[in-house]
Order: sequence, then C-alpha cells, then structure tokens
Amino acid sequence: MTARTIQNDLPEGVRFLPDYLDGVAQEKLLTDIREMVRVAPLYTPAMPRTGKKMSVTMTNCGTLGWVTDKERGYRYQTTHPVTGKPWPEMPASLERIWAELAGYPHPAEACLINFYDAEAKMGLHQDRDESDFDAPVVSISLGDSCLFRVGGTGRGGKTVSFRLNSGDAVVLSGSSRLAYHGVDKIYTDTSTLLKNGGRINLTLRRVTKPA
Ligand code: MD3
Ligand code: FE
Repeated sequence: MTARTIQNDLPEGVRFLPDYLDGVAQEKLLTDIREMVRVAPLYTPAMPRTGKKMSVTMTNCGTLGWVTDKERGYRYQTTHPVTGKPWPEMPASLERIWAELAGYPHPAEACLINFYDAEAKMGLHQDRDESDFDAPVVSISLGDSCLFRVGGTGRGGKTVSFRLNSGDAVVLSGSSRLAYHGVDKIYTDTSTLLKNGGRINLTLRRVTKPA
C-alpha cells in the first residue's frame, strides 16, 4: 500500500468519533464556552524554564485547571493564574459528554480550553501531569479544522496524522493515554462556527485518583 499523509489507522486505544456533535450541539456548547471565557479569560501560557510563550491561548473550567509558567512549570491548580479566581464550574453539557464517552465511573475534574489562531500549533508532548492515568482524556474540537498527530509512548517513534474537524471527539485511553501527540497546522476558513475563525479544543480530564 502507498503511504498516505492523512489516514484513520489509529494507534490502539485512540477512539475517533467524527461528527460526534451536530451543528446545534456545537452552537450550544459554544454558548457555554463564551460564558466561561467571560468569567475566566483566555491567557497566554509560558513554557517552564525558558518562559517562551505558547502559541495557543488557554483557560479552564472545573475544580482544577491545567496551567504552565516559567517559574513553576506544568501543574493543575484551583485558580485562574491572571484573575486569581476559582475556575468556572464545569457546565452540564461537558459533564454529559464525559459521562457518555469516558467510560469512567467518576466525574471529570478539569476541562482545558485551548484556542488556536491561524498560526498556532502545539508540539508533540505527553499529557502526564495527572495522577490518574486510568481515566481517559476526552477531546472535542470546534471551529476550524486542524492536522493532528499521534504517535506511541516513546519520543521519536512513528506517528500518524489525521484531520480533526468541528464537532469531532477523540477518546484517549489504555495504551494511548500516554501517547505523544500534537497539532501541526490549523486549516483556516474550514468552519463558520467561530465568526472570527480559529479553533477551540476542549480536553476533559480526571486529575486525581478517586478515594
Ligand atoms: C492523544 N490538545 O491540551 S486534543 C492538550 O487539539 C492537547 O488542543 C490538543 O494535546 C488540541 O494537551 C490535542 C486530543 C488529545 C488529547 C490528549 C491526548 C490527544 C491525545 C493524550 C494522549 C494521546
Ligand atoms: Fe496534550
């Protein structure tokens, strides 16, 4: 078979659900996100040690939020790093998505909201700041499409690339929970959901081990 750049032959444990949310559900979720961003504005995070700014802007909802800065690095905390206020509550719309997709008997604690403008990317990384790797990560994409890449659990292994469109969900569990992954490119003008363009990704996570 000839090699293809974009394909759906995904690693073990990656469940891809294209068009998981229809247009109406995407609009409803966007209404909830607008309210969250009003209370907890998107801010520009910085990388540990170097302080280099990330190209995405971020915020969170839930009891815990993922943050990064030069001094203290990657971590979860209960408050917004700029406003100092607690993160907004997880809306019912996101609780429902977690209940339906995670297959995990405890609620999500964090929803990281990433906003990508036309130039934003996210380098290959692992999500390993959580204490509970038994819970999956559930991802929802809204707005412009992106080229997403996922590999194995070791740096420098083979990766597969595929496109994530508005309304798509991805569930990462089992052996893929610690897979390297990243966003290589945003495809501008591929969705009309966000009037000014760009891409939103939501990642729902369990952070702590349940008692
Ligand atoms: C594969 N976000 O916030 S979501 C992140 O599109 C992050 O904004 C990307 O990576 C984004 O950490 C990708 C899909 C995703 C999330 C977690 C994963 C894929 C994953 C964990 C393991 C393997
Ligand atoms: Fe990630």
